[in-house]
Amino acid sequence: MKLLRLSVLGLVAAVLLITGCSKQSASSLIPPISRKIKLGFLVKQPEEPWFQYEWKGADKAAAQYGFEVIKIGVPDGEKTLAAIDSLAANGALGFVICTPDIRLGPAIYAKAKAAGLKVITVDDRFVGADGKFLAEVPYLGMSASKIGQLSGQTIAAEMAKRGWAVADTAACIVTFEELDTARERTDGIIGALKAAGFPADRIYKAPQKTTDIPGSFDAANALLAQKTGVKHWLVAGMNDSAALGAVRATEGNGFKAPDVIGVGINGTDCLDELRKPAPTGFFGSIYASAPTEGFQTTEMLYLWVKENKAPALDTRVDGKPITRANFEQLLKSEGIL
Ligand code: FCA
Repeated sequence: MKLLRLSVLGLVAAVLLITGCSKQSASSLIPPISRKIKLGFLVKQPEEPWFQYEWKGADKAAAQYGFEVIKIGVPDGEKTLAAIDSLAANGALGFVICTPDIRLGPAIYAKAKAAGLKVITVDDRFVGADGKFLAEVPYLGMSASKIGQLSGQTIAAEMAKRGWAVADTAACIVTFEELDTARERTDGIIGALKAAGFPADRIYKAPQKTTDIPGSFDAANALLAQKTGVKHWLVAGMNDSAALGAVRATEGNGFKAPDVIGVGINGTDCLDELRKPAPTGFFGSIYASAPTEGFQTTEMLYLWVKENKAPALDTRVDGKPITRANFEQLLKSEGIL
């Protein structure tokens, strides 16, 4: 009886399968090929929230226009070149990139051209063997000098508010001068401090070897060990990680939060810091919109690929100061929180 029931069930299933199949056309048996345009988004430091927010912006553009974004972390040259091969093999038509090394620009550009892929650079601009920017590759990034100046002005204003004597105060500026956008920002910071009357000989550069918190921590630590007799430190760098590492170094060297004014840039990588219940030496940041950068670069690339609309060659994004007092509100209005 049981056997009979099973075989009847089997028969019904077979009939359903056959009739179901007969309704399908031959072409639908071939796995569907995505007709969506595919675009890559390659970033040098995928662990940094800044770049994760750029990817979010790219996803938003993809949903709006109906293309697909292939996101790849490219921490070194080898991974970058392999990523371009993989994009080409996947049928992508172009990519946005924040390169791990600006001097790789010509090699990346040549490889992309050979594979028929269009390229837009974001944040870090390609540099040729002659040290000049590859001006023919479209670029979107921060208004680096302006944003740096805003950081320096924010620090100078807070120092005035705290009434610190210049003779008791020094500035630790974490630098990464081999990267143009970083150098323009730190030059902007130093320029604004000087313009506010802070003496040039009390501004010290601390060159970081790597652009992460340990890199800036080490750089600032080495400087703090050399400079004795300083009561208050002004701390800044090219991004939040640079300022955070240096603030950690001041703490390690015995400076209390009220004796440190640290200001970052990005505004995306300092949220946990600004949320700490007790204020630290990290006073605030200059927020620039990573989601907007991600959205705009992929939008430009899509229109270039789809409609042959050539993108602007140089687009700049401005920044706004944030502190513990206003960051939640500003970042909510930006859709980050
Ligand atoms: C560089 C920095 C990032 C971010 C970006 C705009 O790539 O490494 O943190 O500041 O510029």
